[in-house]
Amino acid sequence: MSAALRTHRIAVIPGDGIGREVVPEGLRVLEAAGRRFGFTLACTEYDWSCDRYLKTGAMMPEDGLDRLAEADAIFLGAVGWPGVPDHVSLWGLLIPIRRGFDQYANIRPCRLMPGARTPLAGRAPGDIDFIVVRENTEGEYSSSGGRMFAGTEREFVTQQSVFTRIGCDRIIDYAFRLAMTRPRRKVTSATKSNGITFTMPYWDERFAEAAKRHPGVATDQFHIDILCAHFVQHPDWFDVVVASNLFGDILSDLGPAVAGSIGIAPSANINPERKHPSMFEPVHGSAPDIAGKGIANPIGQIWSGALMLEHLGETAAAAAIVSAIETVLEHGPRTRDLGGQAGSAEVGRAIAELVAE
Ligand code: GGG
Repeated sequence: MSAALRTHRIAVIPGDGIGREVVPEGLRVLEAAGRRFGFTLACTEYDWSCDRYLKTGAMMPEDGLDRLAEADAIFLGAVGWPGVPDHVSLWGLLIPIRRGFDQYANIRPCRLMPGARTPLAGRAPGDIDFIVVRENTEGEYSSSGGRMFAGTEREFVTQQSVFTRIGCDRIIDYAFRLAMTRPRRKVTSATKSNGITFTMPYWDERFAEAAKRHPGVATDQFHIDILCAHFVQHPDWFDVVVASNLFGDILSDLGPAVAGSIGIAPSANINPERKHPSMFEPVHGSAPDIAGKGIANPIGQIWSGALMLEHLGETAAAAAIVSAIETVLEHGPRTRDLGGQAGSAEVGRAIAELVAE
């Protein structure tokens, strides 16, 4: 196929809050990359969101996954809005997509970029460069549990974590394979097997088995509490960090906060077997406190777009976007979370112009 004929079908879900402000900036940059590198994006936009839930009682239509299945990738903004309980919006949209398309590997890179301002004294770019590999389909995010005797003195609530052998092995193996592509070749496991006495020792067992299958990779493991402390005090210790669904979610907010701003952190929800579309979204949520002001940092969304292009085989375009992000972070306009005054569109335009060069 000639370069000019490459078309990628993208399902776009801006979602809620600042998702609607950063997704257009992501698309602006992706389109600039397409013009330069010879591909087009055939985008189909869906208004699935809390707004839709408030109007219709559902975050997305019943055939939502069938529609998304037509796409090569999904580009999502953010989900959640006051007035809709967070578990309703999450379980009405994000989680059905992650599970329905078996996107079991949630990849969340965390890098101290040139120009980003880490709250840690004495850290320079290169000191923080790790990837959180979060299990994305089971674990603590389970639908197993319930509430009984609601509203009475005997009221009780349970929720069971689910750790399957297949689920643990495939995400831990993914982390080891990823580490083998990186110079340091190290995997750290997040556990809590002193307090959580069934699932976490099992996670540790599966991690030890995977380590035997990958003798060229260094390993260590920490309980999640001290691991959080080490993220702050010794971020340079980490290369690939593999974690359950909840622990991975926490670590992948903490990591970018340590590296300067959650606003720049990208994520990829990957179906590694490529049987289904993968989904790309920033780590941050819908941020109702700043929504509608045009001041949200679009870089997490734009960087997520770069991860999407990499997944679609557009590696040169992906690299050009990351390089443009680095340049703008160092010399270009900045949003308020990074100490500047620029709006989302100004930052998006600056990155798109560099990508187009
Ligand atoms: N862009 C990501 C987003 O909107 N996240 C909302 C959220 O609450 N996510 C929880 C999760 O990723 O499990």
